[in-house]
Amino acid sequence: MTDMIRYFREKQQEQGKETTYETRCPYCSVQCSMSLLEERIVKRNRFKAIPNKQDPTSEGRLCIKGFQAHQHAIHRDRLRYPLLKVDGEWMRISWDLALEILSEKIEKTQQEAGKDAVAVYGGGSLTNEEAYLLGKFARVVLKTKYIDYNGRYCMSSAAAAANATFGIDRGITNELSEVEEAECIILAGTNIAECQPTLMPYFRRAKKKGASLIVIDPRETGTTKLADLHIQGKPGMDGAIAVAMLKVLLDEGMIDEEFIQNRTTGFEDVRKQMTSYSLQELASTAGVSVETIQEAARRFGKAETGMVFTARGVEQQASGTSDVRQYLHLLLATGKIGRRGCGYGAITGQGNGQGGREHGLKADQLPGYRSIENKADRQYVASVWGIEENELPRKGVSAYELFAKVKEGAIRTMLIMGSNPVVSSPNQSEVKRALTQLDFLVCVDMFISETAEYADLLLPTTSYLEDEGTMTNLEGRVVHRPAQRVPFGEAKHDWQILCAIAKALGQSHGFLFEKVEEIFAELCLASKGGIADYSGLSYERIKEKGILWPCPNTEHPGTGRLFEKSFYTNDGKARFGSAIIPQQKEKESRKYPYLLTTGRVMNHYLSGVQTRRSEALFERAKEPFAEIHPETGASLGIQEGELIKISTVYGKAIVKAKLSEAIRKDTVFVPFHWGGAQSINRTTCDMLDPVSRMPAFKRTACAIQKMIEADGKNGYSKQKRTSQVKEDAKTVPDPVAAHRSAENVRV
Ligand SMILES: Nc1nc2c(c(=O)[nH]1)N[C@H]1C(S)=C(S)[C@@H](COP(=O)(O)OP(=O)(O)OC[C@H]3O[C@@H](n4cnc5c(=O)[nH]c(N)nc54)[C@H](O)[C@@H]3O)O[C@H]1N2
Ligand SMILES: Nc1nc2c(c(=O)[nH]1)N[C@H]1C(S)=C(S)[C@@H](COP(=O)(O)OP(=O)(O)OC[C@H]3O[C@@H](n4cnc5c(=O)[nH]c(N)nc54)[C@H](O)[C@@H]3O)O[C@H]1N2
Ligand code: SF4
Ligand SMILES: [Mo]
Repeated sequence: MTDMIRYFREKQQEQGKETTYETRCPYCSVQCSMSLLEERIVKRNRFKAIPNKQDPTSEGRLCIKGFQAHQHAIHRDRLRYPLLKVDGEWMRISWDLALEILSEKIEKTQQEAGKDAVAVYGGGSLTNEEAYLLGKFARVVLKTKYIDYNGRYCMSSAAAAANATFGIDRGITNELSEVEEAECIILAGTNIAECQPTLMPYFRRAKKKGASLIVIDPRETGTTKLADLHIQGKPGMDGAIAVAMLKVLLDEGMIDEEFIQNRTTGFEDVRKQMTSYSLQELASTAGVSVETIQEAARRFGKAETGMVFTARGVEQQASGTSDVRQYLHLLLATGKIGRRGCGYGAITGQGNGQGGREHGLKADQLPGYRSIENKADRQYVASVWGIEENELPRKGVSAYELFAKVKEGAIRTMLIMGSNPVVSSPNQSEVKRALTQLDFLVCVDMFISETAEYADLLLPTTSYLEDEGTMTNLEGRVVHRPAQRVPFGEAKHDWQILCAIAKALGQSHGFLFEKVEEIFAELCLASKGGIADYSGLSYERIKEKGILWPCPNTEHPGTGRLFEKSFYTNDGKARFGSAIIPQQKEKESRKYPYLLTTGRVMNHYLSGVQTRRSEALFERAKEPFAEIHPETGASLGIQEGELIKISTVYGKAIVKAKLSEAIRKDTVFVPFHWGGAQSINRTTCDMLDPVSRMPAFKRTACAIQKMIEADGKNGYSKQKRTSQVKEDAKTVPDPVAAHRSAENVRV
């Protein structure tokens, strides 16, 4: 019997065989759990996702992305073997060789240019165990201070604001089940309907019980449809909106003096600062009416209970940290925190964006949300890691600033694990330039992403169906993700890859894990006594429903609602910050008269590497669009569906016009899930928030033009079109072909 015949015989015998995988959706922060049924059939296996009714967060729901998540995980583009770039071509190599080459490069770089010349860039899709191990690997094995992660682009302003105000950052301060207890809910810069769709029923239930919903967004969205009041301000104006609301609360005596007195500090300065503001001016800079602000403030002020949620619309601004703080002031001033139906939610984005920053992916953090600049924190973590405190590096720089360090020559080798910064970073051309300047780039991914195209070495990782671990969802609930599917080809789990690199560098000590659960046990120990204390958790305890941290001992039930008695600051009081809102430096001008804001659509996830490979999702959204008001379109002679050019001082992108009355006349919205010439991050502003170092993805002054003007004067000239096409060819790789040809070569 030839191998071929045996293969088909075996396949036939397997026909109809069904396997069930218990898993969680790999995408957003809700981390909906499900059973995935796989039925073997000769040509194509059939999959069916069944949501888990017992899931306390998703309550048994899945959105379209969750139902289709397996499609990318079984896609034929999945990387199966390590690939090395030789003269611009990918070549399959063995793991042994890959690890040898990588360790040599790391050693050479560090000998020549010092430990910090090797940098690490992580991602919020990594499990807690992998995020923890990557942080430990950077600090203990590489001994580099340069580590950060894509969560910097995501949650950092909310995290900075919550830490400054409450002394802790746990995403949502309450369990989601409390949402329906709130009488007034502010949703600022969050489009839950498309981004966390399975959470919508929480808000619908609140409304049914009579809650008033205020949504703040420059566009009408699925979320604003639920609103009783939609504040359609200009991008970047949340600080002004929240301060204006606080002014009304103060002027109309709707503040809780007793709460302010007993549980907060710093309000007197805010009270003084408020006297310098005029409501009329604030409203007009924000592009809304005074009446709308008054109504919002009154709805919130008069409600007995209330919650505020913010997401990237507010946070991804050059003033993101200050803007979030202004919203937190509304909660503190009205005493709507630390009790039932009252609280704050920074709606976490990525599957494990929350856990990533709790366990050491951020430049300034050690596990347990400890600070890398605090002596006692350093001593404790060093003792768990079996090193001296002074061996631990200090804090490095933020994700986007890592690329500046490459350009300065300070960083020469980079390891990217779980991110696609070419598509997801602002001012893309700078990032591409930095990547080409590296001596060596290694990417650990499931696919050849737009960033992996720039790599010298690619290491294949496993998907959510194959890789077990824990994730911390948007509630702060630590949940377990089982995984039973056999890895593709020679792909290894991220944690196994880190252990293998440590071994190749001759530094196995502390990286000899057999099972992922052992890493979790070490992480829990490393977090003990920290703010994000996981030390009472174990796989056994969290397997069923997960547990909300802090959970400081094995008897502790976890913490549902935070701040009932005190805050996590030194004196236990919440801190008001300055109510002076920073001036926006990115401004409209004659040349760039509109404001570009960016974000998401339901069918795609982040840089799109995964969802563009899902047939069902890609079919529903093949390319990006620019949402423009019909009057703006008409004034520029732009027709529905035609290609337009969006230009900013940072670059240009070509997208289709989508004329819609849902958006402000001075604003353009483009989703960022695509690479190549349609990638909107070619045009976004790279200004960073001074505190959080978050890029200002949500406000860039731009010009809009028909791609080809009738008179040929202003649009793309023939010669420009040709160069554009050439550039597209460079930026849109053909990963399938590259990978296929590489598979047949073995070294
Ligand atoms: N379908 C889908 N879901 C996702 C993701 C995805 O890529 N696709 N990504 C996940 C991740 S990592 C994240 S971080 C979250 C993001 O979740 P969100 O933050 O909700 O998503 P965005 O679309 O980036 O922005 C939200 C809204 O902010 C509005 N906005 C823009 N500028 C401003 C402004 O200046 N002020 C205010 N108030 N609003 C503004 C936009 O119009 C948009 O409707 O979603 C998660 N879920
Ligand atoms: N203009 C604009 N830009 C933005 C935003 C915006 O609103 N507007 N939002 C920002 C936000 S909030 C975020 S979170 C970032 C995210 O942006 P990215 O960091 O680029 O996120 P992903 O697209 O998830 O990239 C993940 C990469 O890792 C791979 N991957 C997935 N899972 C794993 C895993 O478990 N292990 C490994 N090793 N690899 C894995 C995927 O195949 C993919 O190539 O984008 C930011 N960029
Ligand atoms: S994308 Fe988010 S809401 Fe949708 S199924 Fe996945 S985890 Fe749930
Ligand atoms: Mo994010």
